[in-house]
Amino acid sequence: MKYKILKISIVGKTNAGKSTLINQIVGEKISIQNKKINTTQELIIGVKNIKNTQILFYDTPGSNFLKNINNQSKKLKKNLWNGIDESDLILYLVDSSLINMKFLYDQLYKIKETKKNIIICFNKTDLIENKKLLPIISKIDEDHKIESFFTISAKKNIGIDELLRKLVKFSYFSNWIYTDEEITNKDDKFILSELLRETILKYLHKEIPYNIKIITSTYKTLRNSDIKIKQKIYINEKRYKKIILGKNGNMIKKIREDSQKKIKNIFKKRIHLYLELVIK
Ligand SMILES: Nc1nc2c(ncn2[C@@H]2O[C@H](COP(=O)(O)OP(=O)(O)OP(=O)(O)O)[C@@H](O)[C@H]2O)c(=O)[nH]1
Ligand SMILES: [Mg+2]
Repeated sequence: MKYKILKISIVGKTNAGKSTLINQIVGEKISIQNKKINTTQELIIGVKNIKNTQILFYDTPGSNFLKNINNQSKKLKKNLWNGIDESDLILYLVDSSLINMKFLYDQLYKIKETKKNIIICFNKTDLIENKKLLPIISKIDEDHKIESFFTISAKKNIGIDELLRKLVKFSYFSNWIYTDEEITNKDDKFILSELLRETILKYLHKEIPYNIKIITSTYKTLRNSDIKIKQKIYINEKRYKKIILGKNGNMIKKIREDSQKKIKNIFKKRIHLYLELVIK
């Protein structure tokens, strides 16, 4: 059997649902998702094999093209463009419930400079009436050279099979990059650190999750097949300590319990999670 591959970057405004879509396609949670902005910071690759074709999906940080350049947004921007550069095709994801044509057109002009094929995917169609999108689609089709349009719901798994059937058609002959068991470029320790960051994002004001670094220092399967995990939360300011610990340690307790439950659901094993707060 001849092997084929295809590399696709999933690009779109922060919160469009890029990570949700990748998780849905890969069938496992490899990229964290959240209501708050700029959840994804690193370039995460999700791998989906369909018969002889391997598709690599690049989950990129939200493409607001980051007007305020601070250190963090520089990193996000670099990871975004690396993803776009490496890909054969751009899948541009739009939150259908929040369409801003001016913003969308600015983004399309920018990514069209890459001369790559663009597919536009309207996500979150569970929140709107599909027919509202029709005039928008024909307008974009008139003004831009777009390969094709799809309407999907990443969360509710609607329209994704159809999308995949189309994507496979762009694949080309090449050896696979990942083995047929690998689903991401990130290891378990990275995913565990990200899961904790997701939980912290859920409970705490957005300033904090962006100012912490999480290292999973221990990840060990015990003899009874339980998993022991130790994670260090590095903070750069003392005042964050009080906020993360919460009154009588209630916040960190909630974070630990929630994260432990999440890990258990993913790894299907009993988890012993230990968290340590470190001020750098
Ligand atoms: N109703 C609905 N919500 C969705 C859908 N897809 C994603 N969401 C929600 O939208 C929010 C953002 O999803 P993410 O996957 O984190 O978005 P993202 O594009 O990766 O965001 P960044 O990483 O910040 O760029 C989450 O709360 C998701 O649950 C969908 O199809 N329908
Ligand atoms: Mg994301």
